[in-house]
Amino acid sequence: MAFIDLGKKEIQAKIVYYGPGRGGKTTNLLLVHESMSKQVCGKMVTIDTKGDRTLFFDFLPLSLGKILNLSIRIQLYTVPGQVMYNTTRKLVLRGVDGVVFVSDSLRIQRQKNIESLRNLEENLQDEGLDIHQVPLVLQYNKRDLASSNVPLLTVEEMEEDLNRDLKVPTFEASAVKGVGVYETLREISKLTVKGVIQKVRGEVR
Ligand SMILES: Nc1nc2c(ncn2[C@@H]2O[C@H](COP(=O)(O)OP(=O)(O)OP(=O)(O)O)[C@@H](O)[C@H]2O)c(=O)[nH]1
Ligand SMILES: [Mg+2]
Repeated sequence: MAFIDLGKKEIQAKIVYYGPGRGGKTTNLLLVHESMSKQVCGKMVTIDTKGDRTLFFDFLPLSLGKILNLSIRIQLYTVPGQVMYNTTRKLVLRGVDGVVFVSDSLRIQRQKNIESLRNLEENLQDEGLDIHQVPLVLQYNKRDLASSNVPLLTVEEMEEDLNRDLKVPTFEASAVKGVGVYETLREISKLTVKGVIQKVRGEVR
């Protein structure tokens, strides 16, 4: 999906927010949309939503400045996390250049996080992509609930469940409070743009 348009002097790349239902993917995009300037952030499009459940996808275009004299344009997407929408997830994942896996810190969601990560691996594989090669960061979301009575997973447990094998950058976050959202986005954008440039250089050689 990523490409460099030398006419327009721009790089385009696609980042997908993936993870279990109600983990906070849409909330991440809403926060970015609400708090970034209009110069950086285009219009957020939400296709088919019921309550706060994404049934198709959310889309948010960003312009992140310049590198090597090329404008960086990034498209953020979210998938629907509910298990039954796998066909839609596969569709949204098509042409992906980078992934943010938004996991849910609620202890009752432990298995759902693991299953969703496995589902990501399978769907990437179907796209001919290896989860170990794709630019990927993990977000441990809803850490604000640590101060409530709701049982939460520890960061160490989430690390063990989700990142033991992958060893990718991780971010503790509270998407509703805006904590960790930029840090997550900054890192995945950096890794994704780096990946796109490497890919294009490889093709030119
Ligand atoms: N306490 C807390 N609640 C959160 C946080 N992030 C999201 N939520 C809430 O969790 C619910 C689900 O958030 P969404 O962003 O819609 O989740 P999603 O991952 O897009 O869910 P699907 O579209 O079903 O896949 C909403 O009520 C959010 O307000 C967080 O960091 N802390
Ligand atoms: Mg959603």
